[in-house]
Amino acid sequence: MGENQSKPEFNTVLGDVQVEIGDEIILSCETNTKEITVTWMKNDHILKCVQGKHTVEQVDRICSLKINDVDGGDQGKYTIKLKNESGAASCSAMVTVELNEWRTIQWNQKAMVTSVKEFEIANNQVRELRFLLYGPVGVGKSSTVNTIRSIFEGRPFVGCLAETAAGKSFTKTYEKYGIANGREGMLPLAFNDIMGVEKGESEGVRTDDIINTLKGHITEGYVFHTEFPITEKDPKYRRNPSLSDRIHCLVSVVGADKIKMMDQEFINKMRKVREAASGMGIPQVVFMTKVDLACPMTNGNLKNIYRSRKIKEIMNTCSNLLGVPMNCIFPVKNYHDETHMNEEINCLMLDALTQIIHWAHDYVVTFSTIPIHKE
Ligand SMILES: Nc1nc2c(ncn2[C@@H]2O[C@H](COP(=O)(O)OP(=O)(O)OP(=O)(O)O)[C@@H](O)[C@H]2O)c(=O)[nH]1
Ligand SMILES: [Mg+2]
Repeated sequence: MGENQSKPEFNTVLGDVQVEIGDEIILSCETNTKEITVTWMKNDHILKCVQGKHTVEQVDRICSLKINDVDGGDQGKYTIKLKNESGAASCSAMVTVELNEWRTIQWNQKAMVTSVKEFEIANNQVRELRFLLYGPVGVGKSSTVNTIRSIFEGRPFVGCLAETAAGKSFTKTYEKYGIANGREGMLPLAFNDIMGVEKGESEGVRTDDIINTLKGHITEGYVFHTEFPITEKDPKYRRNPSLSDRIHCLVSVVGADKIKMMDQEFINKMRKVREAASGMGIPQVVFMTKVDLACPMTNGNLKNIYRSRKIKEIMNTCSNLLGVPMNCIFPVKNYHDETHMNEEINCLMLDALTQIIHWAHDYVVTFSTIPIHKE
């Protein structure tokens, strides 16, 4: 049989391709004989085919390699090697993945840290800007506070308990967390971490309690009950909240890895809270955590986050589901298994923090001149 085999040659060779993230590529060539063994290589190593991503085919004398859902990691030199008893041949092509950045951020934390440290509220009646972190159980609300505290403490911080196995909400008490400004006292920022929103009205924090929180009626230390809301008789109920007691920005927290699985009942609950906040003029944003679990390209290098088509798609889904514009959605990664500080994690969070500080401050400035409506 070997005597009848022709030495492998290429009738057509592989061509270089330039693609965008998320595209599909087909590299193909025609050989002079089908009596060959084909090996595909990437950057001079045998290509490790991934199920659902790579498809290698040989139909008659046409050999092809299909790559689905291209990401930055697929860039490189691809080589096809043909071999039979009469000889061998190979040809290569370059795959270039264009990484268009669709949102730009600063990957140097210094200026952002300084501007947050120097920030002052233009109303001496309001000591701190208050942010309410609200969202599903185990989504990373407490971890978000820890990440922000870590940035200003200069070391991974674990003071605000973060649960490892997400089931029922771990945070049940209404707590306020301040942010230390290194050794120079506290920043004028406070984060209220609230029990997770669960699916049914009788699970997790109640919608009416969240609305009471926004209005400033609930004081720290209140333990949320799933069966009934706070009453005016409760010692933790504040009757006449001032502008300072109110929430100045609502931060809905969702997990990038679970957005597509969010239950409708659950989405309705979140929308209801957002509508109430809108009615009060409170700015609202979404922090989309766990980007590392949702996008391998971002997990590999956080700086790719705003080049990732996958992250953009998830943000779009989130925008449609919750009715929040894209420019109010911030994908972030929290410290969770890191033991050292990481400037990229910090920059992503600082970019979001800087924006919400501005918006919360705008709210305070606006309502400093408009008397608060008493119910
Ligand atoms: N990979 C990854 N894990 C995260 C991230 N943020 C939080 N986690 C993990 O998710 C789990 C839940 O985080 P928490 O911060 O406790 O979530 P929570 O929203 O406060 O939860 P409840 O208070 O129970 O409603 C913990 O194991 C965290 O380490 C992230 O950005 N990436
Ligand atoms: Mg928590």
